[in-house]
Amino acid sequence: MIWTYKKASQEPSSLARDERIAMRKKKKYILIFALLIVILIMIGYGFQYEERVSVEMDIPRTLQMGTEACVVSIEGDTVEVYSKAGQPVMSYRVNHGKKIMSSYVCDLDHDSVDELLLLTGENEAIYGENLVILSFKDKIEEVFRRSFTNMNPWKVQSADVDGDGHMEIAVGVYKKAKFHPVMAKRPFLYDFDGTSLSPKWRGSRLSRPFDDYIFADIDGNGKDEIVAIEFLSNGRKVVNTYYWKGFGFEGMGESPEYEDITALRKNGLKEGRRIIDARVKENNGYKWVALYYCNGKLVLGEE
Ligand SMILES: [Ca+2]
Ligand SMILES: [Ca+2]
Repeated sequence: MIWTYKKASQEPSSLARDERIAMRKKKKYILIFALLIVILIMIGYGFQYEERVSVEMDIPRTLQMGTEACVVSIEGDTVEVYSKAGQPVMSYRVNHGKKIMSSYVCDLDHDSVDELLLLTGENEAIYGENLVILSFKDKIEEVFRRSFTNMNPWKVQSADVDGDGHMEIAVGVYKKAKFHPVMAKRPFLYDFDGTSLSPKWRGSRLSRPFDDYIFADIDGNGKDEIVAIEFLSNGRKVVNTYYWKGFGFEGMGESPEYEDITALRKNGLKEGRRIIDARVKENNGYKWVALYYCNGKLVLGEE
């Protein structure tokens, strides 16, 4: 009887202990599995974040100074110019306690020495304050400065949209417009005569809200077009293009749509037309695709 009692009392408790151990093991596995999922998500996000950051950091750039090609490097509020061999040539600090938010190399006055267009701002700010132009003729020298503070500028570029041989200065701003009174990114365009800036086009918007834009001669007619990353109403994105028709821009064709498009850059020429590289997201990964203007749209070009 004693044996039976012991057996009867031990059997369920041993079973319960086994169950508890099994349950603990199960919990452990679930926890490890959940942790793995979290780690995988974090790694995935980290890679995507890396991609975006690396794409945006498209510096240093080449600066042509007559026959000599130098490399421009921008760090905080300082512009450093190096020879191709890596020797420091000159350096310029734009303004104490400020940072350079956007920059563009261009020979504005066609003297074979490039100028550097800069958008400067406060360290923690999203938008810039001043448009600054640096000349590199004999030394680095600030030749122009204008405040854009009330316009929330975020990008500076230059382009010849009308093909007259003079480069226009393009400033991407974030503001309300008279006929479109909501905060939005807008592509403003200015004429620059070497000393002063005058508005050429301060259009209220493109066809759709846009994220980023560049200029390139995509049809080979000697005039630069706007190439913009636009948001579609379905949440996807598209690359759209516009030509200058005098007093404004007119749409001329767009790319296939993608889940995401994070960056644009100019590639080489194909039959005189500039190929556009777009960083697009398809399925799970980001990749660069080459887009080529053909028959009224941007098509996938051959590599
Ligand atoms: Ca022009
Ligand atoms: Ca063109």
